[in-house]
Amino acid sequence: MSQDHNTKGKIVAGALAPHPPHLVYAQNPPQNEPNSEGGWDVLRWGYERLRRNWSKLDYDVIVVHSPHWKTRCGTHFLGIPHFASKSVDPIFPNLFRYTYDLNVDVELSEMICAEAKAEGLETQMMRNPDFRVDYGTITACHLSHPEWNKPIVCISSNQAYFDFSDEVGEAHMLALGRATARAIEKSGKRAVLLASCSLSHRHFTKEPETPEDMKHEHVYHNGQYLWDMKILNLIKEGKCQEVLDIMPDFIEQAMAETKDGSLTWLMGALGVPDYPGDVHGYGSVIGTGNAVVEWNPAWREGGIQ
Ligand code: 2X7
Ligand code: FE2
Repeated sequence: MSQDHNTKGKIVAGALAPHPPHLVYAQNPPQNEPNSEGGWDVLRWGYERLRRNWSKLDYDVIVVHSPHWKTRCGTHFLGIPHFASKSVDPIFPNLFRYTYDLNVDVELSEMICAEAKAEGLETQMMRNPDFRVDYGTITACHLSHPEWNKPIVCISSNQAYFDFSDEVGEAHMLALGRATARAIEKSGKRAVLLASCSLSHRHFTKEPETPEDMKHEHVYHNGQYLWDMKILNLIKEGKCQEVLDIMPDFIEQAMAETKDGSLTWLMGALGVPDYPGDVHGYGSVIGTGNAVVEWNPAWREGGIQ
């Protein structure tokens, strides 16, 4: 570990890391019970590129924000050093029954929690040892770093977008992003960040008999696809402030999963990138739009490397 409380910590990279359980199912890792014949390859190649890049980075911890850990009151953080259990996807138990065993960086979790409180957010540490970690966290972490040899920090999605408005939700997530960046800096640790979410999110309601039969997989609606391309092209041009400006429209018109705040949190933590993000792959899963995108603050100077 390169952590040193006397040196400033830093975010070494961040990624939009979609979590359809299909992508893990298609990979056939030993942790997952069901077996598949593959499928969704282009998206999985996107993750392969991300893993290749991140294997060259030196980092201590993975910080992930997940839409599938929904907390009614405020933002919660895993607050116990070790969790091991089986995660079964509530909608796709046929695809995802995954045995996990993971470590949490409780020290950094508590620091982010404290900084978020200082931003005026409602926060809580989650100390229930029997808590089952959500599949959005497990899937994004598995696909980005299947070795599971780094501790994680796991952040829940609060319900501000749903209880108040998309604009209030966005303000909360930018504050949470700032808090995350400050805490990482103070910790002396080097972190990578995962925004575990899809883009457009309308999906089919019937599953084919063979889920990985790719003749059934396609975008749900061209309007959804066009929205995803609008967002991804802005990201490629380094215009994340413009992405944030249109985020409420994107959420409403594409039913985007960004309504749970993961992507805005990531952009907030990265200081709203004004340099290009690298889109490693795009593909649909049961019709939803998904992209693997990487940002590395070092690219601010020399561009994507
Ligand atoms: O959670 C998801 C998702 N966001 C998109 C597609 C398929 C399944 O699960
Ligand atoms: Fe999801």
